[in-house]
Amino acid sequence: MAEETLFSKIVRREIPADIVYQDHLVTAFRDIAPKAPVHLLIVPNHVIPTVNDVKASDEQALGRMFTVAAKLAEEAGIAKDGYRLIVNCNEYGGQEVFHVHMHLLGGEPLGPMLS
Ligand code: IU
Repeated sequence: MAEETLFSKIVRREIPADIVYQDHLVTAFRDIAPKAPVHLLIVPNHVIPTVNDVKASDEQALGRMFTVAAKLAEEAGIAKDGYRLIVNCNEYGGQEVFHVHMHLLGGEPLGPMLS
């Protein structure tokens, strides 16, 4: 079995988090230290440590992360103005939790990412 992570404990509701969406593939919850008015994390329910570890068998869950991101952005009222999706990988990418996760950030102008 894949290594246990903080996020897999959130998925199993063993530690508290503000879960906004969950199905059999993915879970979404509010980031504990939001960097924008809307800051959600969307994770596969099973542990994939980094993007480097992604396998073809993960594609269903990874694809679902995008459809859930679009749904949650619409529900949060930020779809039309726009938002940013980020997936960090390893040290240089700034990854801190080694369970693949997509940041959904919005609710204010975020500006150009690389400036
Ligand atoms: P990163 O891409 O691995 O750097 O992002 C990890 C995120 O997980 C970061 O934005 C944290 O604020 C967030 N987070 C959380 O929401 N709940 C937690 O208990 C912990 C981290 I630890």
